[in-house]
Amino acid sequence: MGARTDWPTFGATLVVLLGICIPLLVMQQQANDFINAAFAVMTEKFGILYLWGGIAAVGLMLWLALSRFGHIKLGGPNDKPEFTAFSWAGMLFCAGIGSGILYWGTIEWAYYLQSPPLGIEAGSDKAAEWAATYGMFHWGITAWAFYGVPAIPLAYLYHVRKQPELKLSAACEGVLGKHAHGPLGRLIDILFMFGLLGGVGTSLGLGTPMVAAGLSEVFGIENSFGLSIFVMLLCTAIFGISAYSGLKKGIKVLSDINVWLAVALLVFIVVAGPTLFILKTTTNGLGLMLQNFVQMNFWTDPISNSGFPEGWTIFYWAWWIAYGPFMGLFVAKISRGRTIRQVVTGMLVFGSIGCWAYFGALGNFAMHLELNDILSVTGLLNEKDAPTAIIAVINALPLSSIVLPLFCVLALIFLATQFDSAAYTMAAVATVELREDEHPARWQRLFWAFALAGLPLSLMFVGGLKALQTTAITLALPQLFITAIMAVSLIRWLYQDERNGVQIAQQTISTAQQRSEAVLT
Ligand code: NM2
Repeated sequence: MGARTDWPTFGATLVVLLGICIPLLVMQQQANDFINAAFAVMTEKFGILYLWGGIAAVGLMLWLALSRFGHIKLGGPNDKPEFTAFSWAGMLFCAGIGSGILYWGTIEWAYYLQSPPLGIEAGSDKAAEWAATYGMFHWGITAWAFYGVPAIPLAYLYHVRKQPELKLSAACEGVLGKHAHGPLGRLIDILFMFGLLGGVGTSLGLGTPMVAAGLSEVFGIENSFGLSIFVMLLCTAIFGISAYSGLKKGIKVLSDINVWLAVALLVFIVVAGPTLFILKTTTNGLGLMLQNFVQMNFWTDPISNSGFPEGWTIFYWAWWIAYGPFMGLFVAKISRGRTIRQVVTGMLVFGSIGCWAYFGALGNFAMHLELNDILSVTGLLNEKDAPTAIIAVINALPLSSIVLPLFCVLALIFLATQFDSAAYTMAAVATVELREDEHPARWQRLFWAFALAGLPLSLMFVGGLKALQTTAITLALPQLFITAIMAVSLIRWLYQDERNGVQIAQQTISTAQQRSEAVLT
């Protein structure tokens, strides 16, 4: 132990957090108006930056995988991958994906069916096909590329340049030079905390009411805001107890259960649900997405201004960007011994396939209920809310008396592990120097867990989804620039190290030549 708190970072983050939460709670009406105005400004004025960010991220990933740099091994020549490809992919997926996929996987299509993209008529057959497609796009290749951009520089710095620092500021060194270790570096680390706050806050703010709706259905109690607060406290308590008593195993067991439950749910839906419809609609969606991949990435809807790219694609990109560095730190840690090409393709391919499987199974099962008049999901969504609609979909599965409680357990564990890893990261960033065998102070981890809960609770209380989206988009903006700096740093390092490597190799050859000539004469 003995890890010291970095008070300036800690304090700055706390002040911003309170600066957002208190006005939200005290001046609700004004806060709501402000949020709506901020949403418009952020998405209209800056939205295009996020889109270009996505295009650039995919470009960088392609270049890394296909260029000669793809062969570079993250580690020494004798380093073997620490984990098998299967468990590496599993860890990757579980770290990057949380309760959000249960939420949006089930319900995202319903928004698109009613307000379709690309000028398609609402509620039409085409709208249904695209509804099954767009979710896969928002959780697909571009999205995972956003995770890849910070991951590769961090991993390169850690395993190739052997700089034992898993900090964002350090990964910006290639561009910022020594400033990366001064006040500018500190600012970068603080902004990272804000981004994470926005990203995780969004997940918690969506996931919590969903679990509350589930519990209300299972136990027959009224679904109130109080129940959501209870769920949040429950998650904080679950992981808090384990963090506090150092029960590392506890969280490990929880996440193992999580993986099995998640896979079981998926298989069950495909087998017990309308199997053929699910398979056909997923296949069709995949085709539409691949065929229109370029257009979807570049679509700004400049003439009819439907608001679709702003409300969805840009929101999503911001959400992924906010999680990116956090995920990058984790990927860097688990990827020793793999080449850059393996990490890039692994993330983009396994990550996307995992998400597509969820969207395919959950979403198309739900859409089948809607299209065959078994359950009006859009009706529930419009008249009640998304959590109610999601729980009704799960309840429509066969054996729902067993499946629904398991779904709630799954979502609850997802939430608890998200709290855990985010609180751990926040505590780590707000700690001066953390050596490999050290952990941030426990009080800090608990503190951040509660602090993390505060933001989404206040946001949900005031402005619902829009408030969460605005916060995520706003807090992710600085991260967009930081991620770009990291990418440029990486490119510089790659070329620099290649030149130096060639120089060293040439020097070795010429000294050897000189020696042999000397021997000969
Ligand atoms: N992302 C993948 O709640 C979650 O699933 C966490 C969300 C960034 C959209 C990740």
